[in-house]
Amino acid sequence: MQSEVYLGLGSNLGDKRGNIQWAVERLREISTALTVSSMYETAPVGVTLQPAFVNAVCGMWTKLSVFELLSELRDIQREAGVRGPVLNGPRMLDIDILLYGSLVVDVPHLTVPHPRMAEREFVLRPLAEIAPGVVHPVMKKTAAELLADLDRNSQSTPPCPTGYRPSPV
Ligand code: PH2
Ligand code: MG
Repeated sequence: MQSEVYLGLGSNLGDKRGNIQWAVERLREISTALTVSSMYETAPVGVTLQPAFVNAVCGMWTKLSVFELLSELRDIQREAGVRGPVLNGPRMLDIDILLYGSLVVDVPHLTVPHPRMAEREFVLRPLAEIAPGVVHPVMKKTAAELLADLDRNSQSTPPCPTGYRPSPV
């Protein structure tokens, strides 16, 4: 049996696009079919004082179980090289399991669907590019709907607190 899997890829050290491209070639070895989104240059989210990222999303069919897949992804990330000392800080390559079919898993070291995917434009935009109709099994919304929700919410957020006026210097 095979599963349809979506992975989020990111790099913000070294040859960022080259690192993603290299990862995609490695992922071909563990998949029977693979689609990759465009690469997006994105501002860092969370720890903001770090280099910009290149992000992409890869959709693939694989015979691996979710735990076998996690183990392969760890090997690929380790091979790609250094991960800095800061949690969520700069790295050559980060690969996250976003969706594994309609599977829902929550155990130490593995939560699927990825717990922050619905808030992250750098995930949803490339995901909606290659799979607008794929459904988040917990939120019961498609990637396109989640992206539209995010776009709506960010538009309704005022750029500065209500009533704020720059004071004269
Ligand atoms: N990954 C993080 C934290 N912040 N920001 C962007 N733009 N792209 C990422 O891939 C990213 C991030 C933790 O994995
Ligand atoms: Mg990540």
